[in-house]
Amino acid sequence: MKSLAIAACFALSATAGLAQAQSRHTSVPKADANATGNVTLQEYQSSREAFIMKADTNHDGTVSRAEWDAFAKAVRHDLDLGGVKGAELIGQGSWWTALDANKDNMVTHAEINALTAAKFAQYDLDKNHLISRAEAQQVREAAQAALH
Ligand SMILES: [Ca+2]
Ligand SMILES: [Ca+2]
Ligand SMILES: [Ca+2]
Repeated sequence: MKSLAIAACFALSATAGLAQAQSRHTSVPKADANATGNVTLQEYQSSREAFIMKADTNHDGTVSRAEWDAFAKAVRHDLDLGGVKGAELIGQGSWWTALDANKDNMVTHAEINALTAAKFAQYDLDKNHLISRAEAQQVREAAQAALH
């Protein structure tokens, strides 16, 4: 029992930075780097790419399926510990399928940019090329509804 608790402590400290990255990059308003209340395409894309590229542990500029699986598992672990509902869904197959558009089992910068551009367009409900707090709120509510 004690060794289990110690193992959990190590897991927590090893991935604490990841948990912070997760909370910083998964909610749309936090991508608002200059705090104007609106998120530009560039802010959105660079924040998402920075988050996804944390999975590139061998720093070759692409994320392999093995790298992604290890990263997603660590993120899920953190979210589980934080009691976040739906944490088990983070990074599962559909995320990978969406990212790896050409199905070569590698995710490149170009693939991330293509996906984030599509997502941005989807979230920008009034098509003014900015994601406002109200739009971000609707996206969050839709994402939460999808988890139930
Ligand atoms: Ca890599
Ligand atoms: Ca690919
Ligand atoms: Ca908008």
